[in-house]
Amino acid sequence: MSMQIIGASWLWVCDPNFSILQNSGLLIQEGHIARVGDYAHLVDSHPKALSVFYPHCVLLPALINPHVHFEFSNQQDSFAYGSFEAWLTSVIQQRDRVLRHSHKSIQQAIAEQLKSGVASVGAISSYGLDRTLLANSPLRVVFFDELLGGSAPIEPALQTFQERHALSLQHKSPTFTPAIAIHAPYSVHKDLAKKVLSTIKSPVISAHFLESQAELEWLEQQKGWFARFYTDILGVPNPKPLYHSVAEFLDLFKNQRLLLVHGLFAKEEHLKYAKKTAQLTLISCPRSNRLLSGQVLDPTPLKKLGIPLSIATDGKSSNYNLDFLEELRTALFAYQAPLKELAIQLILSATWHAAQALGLNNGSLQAGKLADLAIFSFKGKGTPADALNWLLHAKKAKVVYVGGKLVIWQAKN
Ligand code: MCF
Ligand code: FE
Repeated sequence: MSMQIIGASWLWVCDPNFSILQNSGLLIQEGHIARVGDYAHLVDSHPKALSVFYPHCVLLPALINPHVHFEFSNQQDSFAYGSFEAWLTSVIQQRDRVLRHSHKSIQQAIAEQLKSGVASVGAISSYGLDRTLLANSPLRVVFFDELLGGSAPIEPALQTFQERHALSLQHKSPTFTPAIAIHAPYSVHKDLAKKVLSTIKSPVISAHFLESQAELEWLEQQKGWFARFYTDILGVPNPKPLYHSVAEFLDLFKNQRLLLVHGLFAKEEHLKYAKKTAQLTLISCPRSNRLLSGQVLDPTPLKKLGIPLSIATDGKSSNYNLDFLEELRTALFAYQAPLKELAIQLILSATWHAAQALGLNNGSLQAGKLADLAIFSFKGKGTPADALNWLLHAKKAKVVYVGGKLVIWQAKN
């Protein structure tokens, strides 16, 4: 049984206390962390283990980007920014062209994750174009087949979805977990969502939720831009919202592990109801939100309600790159919260909380967890201010391990 010891000047455990250990290491066995402790002591007590120490470095759990649309990695200037309404219209008009020849850009997007120190992703797949690339990649993937289809009869959309999901199940492995995403309240018929969620078991569910003012207005007052969207763009006469209320949409997810993505226009009552209904994490994509809806999330109500928050890049459909470190920095600068504490919370959101959100056994350096690790060059002082200093300057991981295995990726931009 092969054993290895990996150590560094600093270990960030990424437990809720943000424990920092100096000159420490991990004993790794069968892809999992078996012990955490003083590096020299671990080496002495396991003389047969291969060992490596990274001086002037921080070793932390590999980062987790819980919401990415890899299929749109080719998008650069085809979609309109500055208003959600203009963006959605442009997606409908341009997506076929954007999705074509996406293979190479998806591979670059995968490399970009590893370069940022990300080893786990929540991948939203609308068409299945990214499935085999992700399944064959070094990443640990929760692969969300995304359900889309707002019109009756539901059977054609149901069948397409079932076929895609069946293909995903064929790739199921310790590094590839098939799951379900419900696109959004404005694009998935209630009966279709119910049928899929009641017939297919998913370890976790993801849904875009209250990303725009227009979506809120449509769901709560049955008026506004979406009425025109259905009539003029989708050709639906006399459109009605697909759900009677926000609560009715949330009822789809009773007692499930749920990622609600964006929630930018969610009111406190919606968040409260979602928290009561499901095992909830809110996923916020600050650069995507700024580009599409003009603003970023106020994290204050989440903190007040005790709802865990994670950060994600979204896809290049609504971002200019998929650099997860840059996304975290954007959150650091944009969110109204005390600076040093926010830096710590953002690192925990990208490790501890994101692992809980996706149901992955990684995201902290504790015995029993998967050895998914990232190592960054970093001087450090061993104080809580290290989190802020690292977050300001971290550009690329030196090394990433997935399940104890060193990952090599093309070091392209
Ligand atoms: O998260 C962003 C913005 N909100 C909604 N959808 C998407 C985002 N990025 C990509 N999308 C995709 C979605 O998966 O755009 C399409 C779907 O395929 C919109 S509905 C035709
Ligand atoms: Fe998204």
